[in-house]
Amino acid sequence: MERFVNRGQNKRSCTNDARSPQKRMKLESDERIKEEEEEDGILAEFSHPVPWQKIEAEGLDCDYALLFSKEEADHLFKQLEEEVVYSTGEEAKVQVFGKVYNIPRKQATYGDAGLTYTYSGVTRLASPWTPTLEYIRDAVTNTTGHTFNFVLINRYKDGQDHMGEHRDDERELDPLCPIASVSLGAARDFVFRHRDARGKQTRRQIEPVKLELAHGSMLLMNSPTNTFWYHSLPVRKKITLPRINLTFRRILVDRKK
Ligand SMILES: O=C(O)CCC(=O)C(=O)O
Repeated sequence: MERFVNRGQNKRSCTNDARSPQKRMKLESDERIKEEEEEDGILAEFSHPVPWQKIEAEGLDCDYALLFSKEEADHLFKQLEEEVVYSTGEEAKVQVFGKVYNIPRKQATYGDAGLTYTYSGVTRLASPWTPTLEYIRDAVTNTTGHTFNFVLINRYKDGQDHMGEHRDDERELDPLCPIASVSLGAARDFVFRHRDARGKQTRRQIEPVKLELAHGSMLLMNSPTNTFWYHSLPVRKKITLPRINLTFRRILVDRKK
């Protein structure tokens, strides 16, 4: 049986306990926290106390929460539809094993000035943050205590649009910073598959981990998840509504030099 986790299940692990990102951060050295407090007042601004659900398997460590209410998520979706400019032409293609493909969804990249991110054989330049992206980024930071300098946006027009199995394991990503994935719009299944359990001749029997990413939700993929597990957003033909996904990342500027 595959593991399936959704918001309504596993309520016992849905607590604001010491394993939540906020608390985990507080458990770190007092000195570091004091410094951070002085630097930017992030702790003072922990304005989004959300109940977290822990999702764990061998080498997989994720936290899932509803970050925005339905009304707020509806509003943010609408704003993003007006603000985000998606790539077209050559920029809307990726390279996999040397072959060039049109991506089965729309993509855009935003972030700090001059930042680039290279994945699937293409390098993308960050466009300047829009007001709505800044608002969502800051909500994620206030909730998790992590800062982000880049966001990859994927827009799925309906359930035909999808994303194939991959890992977000590029060297230029800060391994100490989780990838924070915010979902707005149609709820979609999201599947993790262990690297030793892929393909026809699997080396081990490890069940996939399936989640449903709800409107207004946030999934934190903590290290070492992206080392051991691939993830994908499969086709779901019955889904007729669009979805926008934002993955906030921290790119290591030093690695680029
Ligand atoms: O749309 C999603 O939830 C998947 C996004 C994703 O896998 C990625 O940005 O790497």
